[in-house]
Amino acid sequence: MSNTDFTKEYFSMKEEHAIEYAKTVLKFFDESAELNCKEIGDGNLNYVFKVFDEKSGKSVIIKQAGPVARISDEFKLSPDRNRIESEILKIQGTLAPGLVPEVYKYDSIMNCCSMEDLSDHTILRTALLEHKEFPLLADHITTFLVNTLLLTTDVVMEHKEKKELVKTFINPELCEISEDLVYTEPFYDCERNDIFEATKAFAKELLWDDKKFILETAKLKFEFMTNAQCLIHGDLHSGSIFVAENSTKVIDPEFAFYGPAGYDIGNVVAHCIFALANGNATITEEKEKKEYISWLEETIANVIDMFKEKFNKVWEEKATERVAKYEGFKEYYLNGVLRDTAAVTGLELARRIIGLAHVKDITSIQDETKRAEAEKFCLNVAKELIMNRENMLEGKNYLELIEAFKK
Ligand code: SR1
Ligand code: MG
Repeated sequence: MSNTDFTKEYFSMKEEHAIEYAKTVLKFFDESAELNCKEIGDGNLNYVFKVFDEKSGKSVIIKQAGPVARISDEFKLSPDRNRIESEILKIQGTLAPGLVPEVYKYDSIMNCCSMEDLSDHTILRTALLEHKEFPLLADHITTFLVNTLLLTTDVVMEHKEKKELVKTFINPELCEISEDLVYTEPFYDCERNDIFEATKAFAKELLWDDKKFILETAKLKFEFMTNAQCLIHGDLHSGSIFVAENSTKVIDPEFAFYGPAGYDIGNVVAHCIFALANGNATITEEKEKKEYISWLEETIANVIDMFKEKFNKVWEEKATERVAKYEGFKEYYLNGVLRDTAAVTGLELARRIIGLAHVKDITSIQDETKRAEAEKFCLNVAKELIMNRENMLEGKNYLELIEAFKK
């Protein structure tokens, strides 16, 4: 091993370093442990090591942030994202107990954090690609959303305390990634876009050539950059959610900052729609397809409707701001969150089809005609959601849209 001093300066860890780190810095295992390590990261930015003891079955995760993104050196990123991730996980663990992994240690020299291993769970996207159902998902994720979002707004928090959190979670480089990849590049013929040949002409006609539509994306970009509403996860797609039969855990909040609540809710909905597009394109057995799509539709509608129900309840119990209690304000505020949710669902659907970062739900569709159909479906739904965002106030509105474009 070339370098094992973890106390002086940062270096990029290999599996053997992670073992050494777990032993000597975390002191996580017994002396007699027989340690092994696997790098299991499949995200775009970081390296994730699972260190485990073959004998006792005990294990720990060490996640390290490098100075550039794993996906491409083009993205130079502050490793401060690792601090942000560990700090927000602790806050979210308090606000939404049981719905995030436990963080053991943040190390500002090695830019890594160590946390609970969730190997008894599966990444939601992986499970959805196998067309598995999770009846408790909507309930769990809406509890997470309402608690982490509403409880960090000015409606509930003392305003100076909230502003301290705004400072703590200032995240310029990761926000820039979203500003570029979600709000800008997908809406013109940008070089960095990665678009399926069969979809390009359709995207041009449907989106790029429509000036009214393009103007809406500009308004939404400024909403994202300027609305410091609450402490959002910032990247809540189905690769950031772990599931087991009776458990849901949200991971990877390194894109966190004070932004619009709808950004998180919209991400959850968009990735359920990707799963639906996948199921529709790839399940051949009719009964199985119907059942799976019904569960996804129910989940999409429930995410919106359960969010509203829990939001109203928590607002009544926890709002402290005097003017927030004026008649009609809660409805005004919630409608704004739902409007942003619809818009972000649309933006996310569009950017994962047109932009640089794709989703397996779509790219794994082998039949090219079916893939093109799935992509067009996502883009059609995306445009409607963005243009008609003021009217997307209930779960059933999403189902009507899905129905209108589903083949
Ligand atoms: C350069 S990072 C590309 C994407 O991966 C992350 O998970 C975010 O979604 C980001 O937009
Ligand atoms: Mg991530």
